[in-house]
Amino acid sequence: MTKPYVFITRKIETEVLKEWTETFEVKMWEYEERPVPRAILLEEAAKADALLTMLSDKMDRELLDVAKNLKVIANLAVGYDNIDVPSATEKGITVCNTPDVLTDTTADLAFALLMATARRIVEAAEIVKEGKWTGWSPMLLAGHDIHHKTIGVVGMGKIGETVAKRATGFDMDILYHNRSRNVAAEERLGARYTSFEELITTSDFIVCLTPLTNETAGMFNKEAFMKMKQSAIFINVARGAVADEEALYEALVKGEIAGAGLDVFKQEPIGPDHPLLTLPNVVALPHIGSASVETRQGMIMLCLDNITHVLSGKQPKTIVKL
Ligand code: 8YV
Repeated sequence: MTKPYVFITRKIETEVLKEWTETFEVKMWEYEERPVPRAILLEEAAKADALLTMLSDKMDRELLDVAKNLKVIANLAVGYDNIDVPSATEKGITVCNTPDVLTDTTADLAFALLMATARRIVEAAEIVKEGKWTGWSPMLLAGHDIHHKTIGVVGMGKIGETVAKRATGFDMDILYHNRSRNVAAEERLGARYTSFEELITTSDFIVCLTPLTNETAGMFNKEAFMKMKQSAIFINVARGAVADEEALYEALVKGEIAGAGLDVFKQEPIGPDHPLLTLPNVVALPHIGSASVETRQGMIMLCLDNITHVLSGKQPKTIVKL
């Protein structure tokens, strides 16, 4: 009997894969940092029973149409905006993601980015490293306080709730906006549900954690940035396209907001010429929200587990439902 064919679109390392090859025929794209070219992805998709994919792999209608044997797509991310889920579902292909295992790690990064932006940590560290620390002055690299300020979480899912939990340790007032009320966050953390308008106008820190959908694309636009406090700091650890980057740049240059901490961009990776990188009040990271050794292993294991389950006719642990 031929073994089911599994294509993994990036080089990943885990002990389990060795055992896996007894049950499955596994092929892996050999580069860790370079995405698999589209033509190869299409070729592999046409043969595969399962795909282990990354956000950079577009699982669109064209690909799903050629993927005649495909039973499962396991995406190494909680987000799945790279996948045409309605088309996959229509074709009977199971789509799996990696929620839960990355919640704490991503919330940690969101808070680290908030702190780094508010307290100008990256700028300060660079000055010391570059030998530009010439002396002390009263306002040298003075940033903004975090404690006792108001944090506004846009997207109060599991990660949002965990960021809010971190915020309680800093005695912050917590506002949130979400498609639906998160009663648990209200009861446990004292978070207060507000309209998007109230959240952006009254928060000191606006943390974007909403998934990218047709409704959320560009929700942080020129108008939204104009409504924020001049002292506001915008943090995005969700998806770049949720914010209008040109409007954000303009708001930062005009001093309509005080700073931005960005882990995500509309088009990733961004090059050194990206306008936002010219601004001292921007802290930019290369999409590392869930990038801890432990969590990445957890995400890989969950993807492999989900593939095993689907290919052996069982229910996967984490399935994306329409
Ligand atoms: C991914 C992410 O791990 O989970 C998500 O949705 O954005 C990250 O945690 C990363 O983008 C790799 O696919």
